[in-house]
Amino acid sequence: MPTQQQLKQAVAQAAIDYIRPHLVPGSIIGVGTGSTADCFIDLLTPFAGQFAGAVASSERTAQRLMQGGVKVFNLNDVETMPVYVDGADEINPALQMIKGGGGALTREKIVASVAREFVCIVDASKQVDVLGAFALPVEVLPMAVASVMRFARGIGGNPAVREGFVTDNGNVIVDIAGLSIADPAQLECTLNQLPGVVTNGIFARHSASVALVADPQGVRKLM
Ligand code: ABF
Repeated sequence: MPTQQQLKQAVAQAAIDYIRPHLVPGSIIGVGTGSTADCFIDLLTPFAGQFAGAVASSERTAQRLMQGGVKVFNLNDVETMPVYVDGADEINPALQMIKGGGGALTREKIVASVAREFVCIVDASKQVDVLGAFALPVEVLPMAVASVMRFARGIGGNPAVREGFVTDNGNVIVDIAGLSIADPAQLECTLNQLPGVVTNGIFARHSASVALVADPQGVRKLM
């Protein structure tokens, strides 16, 4: 039986094969954050120099890319990207996701929004029928934490501040457990309307274009 780490490496390799046509001069790709994304970065860096570079969804990813010799671009200097590759905490059959377990959800959502294609790379443990077993991360301005937590309780959630964690943008993450998210696009919108919410970790209005899912039998492509 392959270990979870071996599954992450297998799906990262499948992602490299999938985006290989974009690793050409002039091309800039978006790169996500997390342990699966790290496996992807490690397989991407040998191609440094063959493509223009990358936009990173976190400081941590930017460091790893630069250490591997990949040029990192500021998103404001990039008009479009063919592809964004990132992991997820949960993904449903409609390829809607919960992301943000690593706390980089806001930058992930921004970078993903600029890419033409979102390639989600996961091992099969991330597949669910209904999103919500993984506590939903919400990035919140510090002064809005209590009001957002009250709202979360009001919709049946059990919110907790992620202790000792500050986002790359200087904000707080509130993780909302206990939700069964029947309509991800609607909850994504509702939470984004709350004053003080920067982003929530539901990626439903912009779901994945394709998911590469690793299990012991191999890597499946879901579209
Ligand atoms: C990021 O990495 C996330 O949005 C998600 O939280 C996480 C998944 O991490 P891992 O690949 O380590 O499970 O993409």
